[in-house]
Amino acid sequence: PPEDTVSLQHGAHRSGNRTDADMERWRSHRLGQFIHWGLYAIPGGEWNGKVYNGAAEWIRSWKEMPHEAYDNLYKQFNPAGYNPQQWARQAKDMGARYMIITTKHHDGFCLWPSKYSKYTVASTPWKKDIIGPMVEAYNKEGIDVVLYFSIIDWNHPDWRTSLKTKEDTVAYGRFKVFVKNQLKELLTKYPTVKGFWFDGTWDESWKTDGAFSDELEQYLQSLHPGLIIGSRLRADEKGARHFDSNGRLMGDYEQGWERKLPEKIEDVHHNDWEGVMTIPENQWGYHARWTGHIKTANELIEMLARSASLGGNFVINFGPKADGTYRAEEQQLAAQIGQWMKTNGAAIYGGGYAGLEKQDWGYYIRKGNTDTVYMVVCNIPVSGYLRVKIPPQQSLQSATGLESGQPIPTTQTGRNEYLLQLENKKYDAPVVIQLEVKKGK
Ligand code: FHN
Repeated sequence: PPEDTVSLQHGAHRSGNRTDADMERWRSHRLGQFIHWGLYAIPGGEWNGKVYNGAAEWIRSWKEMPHEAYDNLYKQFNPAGYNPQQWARQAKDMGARYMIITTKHHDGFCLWPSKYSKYTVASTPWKKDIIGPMVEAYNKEGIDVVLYFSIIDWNHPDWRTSLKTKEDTVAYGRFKVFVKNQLKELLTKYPTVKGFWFDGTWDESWKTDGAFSDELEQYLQSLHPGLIIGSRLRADEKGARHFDSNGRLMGDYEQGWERKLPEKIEDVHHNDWEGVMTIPENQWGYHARWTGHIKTANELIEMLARSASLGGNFVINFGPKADGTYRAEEQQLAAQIGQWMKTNGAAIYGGGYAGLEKQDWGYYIRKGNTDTVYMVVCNIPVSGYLRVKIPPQQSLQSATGLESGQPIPTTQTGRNEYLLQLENKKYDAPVVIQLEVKKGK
């Protein structure tokens, strides 16, 4: 750990990862599902015959769409096809062990009937709570729920990006009370949730009050022991985010990985972390016209393997349509990933950094603290040979195909170096090999 050079009251309060049961559980999940759902799904990236090229959930900030038009969309929110049991089953079939739902995105619209706001599902033709039935359905499938909550709130009259006048400071003071009330309300209404996923915390107004976010975090965790909160919530009293001014991680895990992933273990300093990923390049909410590169199941599986190999969780985002159903592309990807996870999930769940020298064929993932190490082979060499290097004082005991259960022909080619020979056939998804690597000869 770095030496503390700055004296801080609102910096990190812990060194190293949390070791309690709730955090162990979160850490073992490895695969999660993110859902961005809200009023933005109604225009779906289009307004007045024009296509918005930004992220669909940001359409309110587009000059082509009048605020008034956006702010009245709630009158059309009536998702007849919303079936939380089906959503939960789809996530379960994909292999997700936790999910994150946007209770309130930047537009300020609440998917639960908050008593602190009129801009909620209760004012829509749908009228009913969306979050409660979702939490229940996912929990029934054994999937943990985390609540996304945006600090940016375009709908709230007291929300500010910066505090220029005394009035601003007074208004923002009221806004902070509102935020605290809503968060307490969410924890009270949905007591089984495992964490909060904060977003929109980059404005001056928020960053310059490190004491408030620090106290808020402690307050929420005192209401709900074990609650998991990532590094996006807080800033220290000098305005440093994620890592305090001494370079120590604030919050329970590093939450800065979005649409990109770390490459090596040094990038994450052995901290807990999570990467959130969109299927197209940058669309979170539903956009009717996906453009550019759309990730395939194999790409997402590779990212998942990379994340697990570096001790992190990987979360794939879905943006359901306004009627509560999923676009065909998302359904298909979920099913394809799920098919792979059924056979190969053992290599992912509870997996972490293996401490072996990375090779070009893919990723090593160690099962907990055991001698079992999985190789997730994403780049299959034309030669069919996979190099494995084991540190001195350790030995390779066996190599077995995870799906086939068959031993993989292995030749020792040097001191602690081996070549594994893959069966010569066409592979249409990453292949997993299970190694037993013993400490001591
Ligand atoms: O602005 C948001 C964006 O719409 C989306 O919610 C992502 C998800 O991580 N967070 C913000 C950008 O960092």
